[in-house]
Amino acid sequence: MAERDVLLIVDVQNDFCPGGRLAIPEGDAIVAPINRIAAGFAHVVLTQDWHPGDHASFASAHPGHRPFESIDMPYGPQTLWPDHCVQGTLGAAFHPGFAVPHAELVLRKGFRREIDSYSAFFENDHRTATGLGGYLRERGLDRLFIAGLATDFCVAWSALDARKLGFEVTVLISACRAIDTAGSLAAALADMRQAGVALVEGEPRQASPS
Ligand code: VGL
Ligand code: ZN
Repeated sequence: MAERDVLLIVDVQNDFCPGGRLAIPEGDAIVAPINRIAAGFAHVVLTQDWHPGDHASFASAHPGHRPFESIDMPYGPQTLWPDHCVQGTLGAAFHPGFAVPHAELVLRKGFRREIDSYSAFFENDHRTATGLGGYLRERGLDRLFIAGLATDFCVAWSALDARKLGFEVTVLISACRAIDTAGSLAAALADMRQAGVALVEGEPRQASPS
């Protein structure tokens, strides 16, 4: 992989895997492929969904509402989720089989109680920056490859924001799994194609880290 390439691995956390609080079907099936893919990249960034226990994206914070319903928040519509990835819990920890020791940055997101953050670049108001755009730009990493969970939320929103910021973006679609609620997967795939995100099956050609 070239010096300008970076692999962004999104939310490979226990709560998104079978047995977790917001379990994604086959969420754990991507762990081994991602470990393999990451070995071919010199530069790897991880994200970690990291919510306070009373986070506003949790249905439990909205009496009378249930998980997977959508409500209107000041910044727009927000899907409500089961409590998940609470800061410091085992559910928020990376999957135990996830092994990418050379990752250079772990970016936590979703830590503000009042606002969710699917994207690794901007919170769900599309304005509050996480700092990742500046980090990548300052390091000259402008070719982004993305894998992880979930295809239709944190992966797609990260890919779309990265395109808006001018990065070249490839989503390694076989190394992602989707939640797929209310047509979210089909919509996310269409939006990514429309935005010029390359959706690639299989694993990128292996190269020794530069
Ligand atoms: C995610 C829903 C809520 C994700 C995170 O990682 O895609 N989805 N929090
Ligand atoms: Zn979350």
